[in-house]
Amino acid sequence: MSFRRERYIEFGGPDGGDGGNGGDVILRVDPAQRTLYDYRRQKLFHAKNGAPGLGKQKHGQNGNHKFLDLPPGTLVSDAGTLEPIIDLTLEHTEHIIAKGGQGGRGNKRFASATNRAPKFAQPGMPGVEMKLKLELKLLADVGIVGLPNAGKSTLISSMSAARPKIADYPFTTLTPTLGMVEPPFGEPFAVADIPGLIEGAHEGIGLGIKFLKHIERTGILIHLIDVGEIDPENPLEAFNLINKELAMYSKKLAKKSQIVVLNKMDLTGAQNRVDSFKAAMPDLKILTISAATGQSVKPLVKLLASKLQKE
Ligand SMILES: Nc1nc2c(ncn2[C@@H]2O[C@H](COP(=O)(O)OP(=O)(O)OP(=O)(O)O)[C@@H](O)[C@H]2O)c(=O)[nH]1
Ligand SMILES: [Mg+2]
Repeated sequence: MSFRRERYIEFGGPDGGDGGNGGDVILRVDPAQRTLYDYRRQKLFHAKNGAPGLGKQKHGQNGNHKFLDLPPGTLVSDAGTLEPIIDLTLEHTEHIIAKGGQGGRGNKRFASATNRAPKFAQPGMPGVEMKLKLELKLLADVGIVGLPNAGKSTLISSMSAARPKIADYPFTTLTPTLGMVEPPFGEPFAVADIPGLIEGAHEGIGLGIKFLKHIERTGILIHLIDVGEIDPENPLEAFNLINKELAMYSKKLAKKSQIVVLNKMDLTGAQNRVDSFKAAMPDLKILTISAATGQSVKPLVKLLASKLQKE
């Protein structure tokens, strides 16, 4: 609250300016951050208060925002209810999580015909306060997709130290497994094995849909096809079915770069199926492996490492 006070002006009117707004607390997705380590040490963050309004209708300064830099893959939830609030995936995006309070209003604003000299001003509003839980989800660099029983879990266990359950029936894998692969050159990378996809997966048939969003974030897909067993008869059918499901789920998945890998080369009849697949898809680059015996798994790891390096 302030009144104009000047020599020769007998009744200076109200001239209190508005207060500044409080700063916001803003979450910023920064790919240079790899861990949440900093948030173990410091746990309380606040943006600056707005400055009070002044006489002569001077507006108080707005408080500075507080930016919290978080690695991509951070899931932010309410620490009390554990309800997820935001999943920080897109690099360099900013999200206001706690809005600063609005500045108060100076008495100048309240002048009216009936009250020319209001002796009150409106105080500022408090800012939003909240307690957050931050979790960093490991983002896989490579996702393995394929029909149930294609050998996805066998492949991840032959590339990494991960030991998922492997069995001779579909839907052995119920939740994704992550394995760290250490290639002979370049950075270690994470591979995710997800439950097998089946026809209608994009509509929620089977287990796959829950996990398609995980692989949406991976850099590269290994499209794994069984050429050893007879189900389905034709590996081309398997290939088309999976691609159709990926495309129906999202454009992003459809466009993701794929390495097509034909598995179970150690079984009889595999080479014949490879030949017919190649004849049908002459322009497609493929790799043939045996995840079970480890045959040609090393070249696959090298190919992944060099593709990831180029990304
Ligand atoms: N002979 C042979 N068998 C394999 C090979 N790779 C996997 N298998 C077998 O195929 C079956 C299925 O393997 P998994 O690794 O469990 O297959 P998956 O794709 O993870 O299956 P789901 O988790 O059910 O989708 C198991 O009996 C494996 O031992 C291979 O290269 N050669
Ligand atoms: Mg599996």
